[in-house]
Amino acid sequence: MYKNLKYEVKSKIAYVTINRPQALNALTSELLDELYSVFSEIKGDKEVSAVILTGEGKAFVAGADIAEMNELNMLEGKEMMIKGHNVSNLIESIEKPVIAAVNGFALGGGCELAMACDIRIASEKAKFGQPEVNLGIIPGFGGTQRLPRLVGEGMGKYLIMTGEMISADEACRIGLAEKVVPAEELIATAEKVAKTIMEKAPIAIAVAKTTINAGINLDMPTASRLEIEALVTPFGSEDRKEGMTAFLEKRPAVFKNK
Ligand code: CO8
Repeated sequence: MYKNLKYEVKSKIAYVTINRPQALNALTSELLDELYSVFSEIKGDKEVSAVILTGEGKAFVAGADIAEMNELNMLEGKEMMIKGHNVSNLIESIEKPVIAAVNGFALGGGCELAMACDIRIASEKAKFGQPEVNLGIIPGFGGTQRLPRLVGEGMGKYLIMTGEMISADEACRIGLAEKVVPAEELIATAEKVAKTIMEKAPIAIAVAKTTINAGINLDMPTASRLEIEALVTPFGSEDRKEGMTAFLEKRPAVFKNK
């Protein structure tokens, strides 16, 4: 059982809710450890096909815990940074869709956590930002790297250097969120997206995710090669036969392992 998380699995969707609303779900070392545990559990759980990550109360996550960070020396700070990176890298390594349902503030480490997810659905109430420069630091859970990759170098630098907090609509406009919906429709929309993905061939989804994640850091010729090699596996699968045969027979495909 987790102290700072709510966790349940319903209809093959894992719901992870960060539950420290008294501190706007700020990430302590303990909370990062719990996130690492829950995502490790999800990674190996065949009964889970998709994940929805959200926050309890008015925040998704308002950053790393400033009170805890304030007490850390340089090496302890580095340990905490590594924990944040480990959680993000673990989320990216899970061969299933991980959807951030951003219900409120996603600041600093919270914005970084959302960026490690595959898709971000934002409530109209959500706010995004990397305010670390206000504290005399820079993003430390992957923000200097993932933000420019998502929104482009200029906008990444703008957000990190100004520390500006932006609305959900603006986040969507720049590619930091994929959809904005009324607060009361947030989880239902995330579920709809999860279910749409779960209808596809699981092997195609897993290979799409890992190929995109690996290729984004490569030069184009190497990335092209990567895609060819990656596609060989789903191309050789029974689900490929089923998908193409179903199309030709004008019927819905029934994929395996769902
Ligand atoms: N850490 C600790 N406590 C927090 C945090 C936080 N990040 N954010 C909010 N809280 C606490 C507040 O202190 C307050 O506690 P209390 O009730 O005991 O006073 C409670 O949550 C409610 O917050 P507010 O009263 O401030 O709520 P408001 O609605 O007035 O304001 C804000 C909401 C605008 C979100 C405001 O709380 C705020 O600015 N929070 C800080 C945001 C921030 O700067 N985040 C970035 C943190 S740095 C970071 O994430 C770096 C990651 C990697 C570095 C790793 C290095 C080790």
